[in-house]
Amino acid sequence: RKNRLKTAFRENTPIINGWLAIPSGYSAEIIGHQGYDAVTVDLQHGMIDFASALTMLQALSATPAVPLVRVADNNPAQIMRVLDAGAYGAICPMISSAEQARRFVAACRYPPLGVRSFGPARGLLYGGSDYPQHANDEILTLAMIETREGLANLDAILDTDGLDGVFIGPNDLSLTLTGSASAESRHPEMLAAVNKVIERCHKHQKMAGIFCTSGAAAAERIAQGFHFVTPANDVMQLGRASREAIALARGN
Ligand code: 3PY
Ligand code: MG
Repeated sequence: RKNRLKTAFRENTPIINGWLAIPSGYSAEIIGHQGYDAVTVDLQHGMIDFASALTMLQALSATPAVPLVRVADNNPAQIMRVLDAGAYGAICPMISSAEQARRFVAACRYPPLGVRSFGPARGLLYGGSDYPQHANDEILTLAMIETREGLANLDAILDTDGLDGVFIGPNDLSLTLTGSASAESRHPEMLAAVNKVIERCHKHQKMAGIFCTSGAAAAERIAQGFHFVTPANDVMQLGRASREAIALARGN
């Protein structure tokens, strides 16, 4: 199976990515049917263990959304395991150097390009029987830029063979740059950092992604030049929808 996210990027069509922190196959299935291009299972900050991630990837593969995983860290064993479980792409947090990016991509690629061990399990069920021949081309790899070092080493990170692009973690990036975590920070240093990422990604012809707190914020990021946006996660959306419903019910 072709990875439609790669096609969308080549055609310059923005990718809207859902984000799951709730450990439930049922809520993954609901989110997957809402019209997202991709949905990411968050193993770093989501309340999700491997058994839940497996059921969530199974649920997502019954929807039109491409299943992705944000891994907890740059650990080849976990990266290989979620790919075996049918993730069609991996997002790796805290990539600060070209060497870390190379190690991340190597875990996602079978030899001779990388060091991924063979045992594609659900990869075959989601990707098809020719998965072993095409996985190296189809698996999406996004390195998170969310440290001062990662920002400084951005060009070298973007030069990594096989890396499809970067994804800004705005909370961590603003925390390290400005001293406070904010996904929509207007601090000048943060604005400059975000502009740098967009500019360098366009120069290197790599995907620029970012986490956002709402659909409106995501639309602004697309207008700014981002290709891949996440308009908040399931928890934020559930909370917001509840607050809005309660306020309407109370007549305020
Ligand atoms: C961040 O904002 O730091 C993230 O990792 C987004 O989830
Ligand atoms: Mg982060």
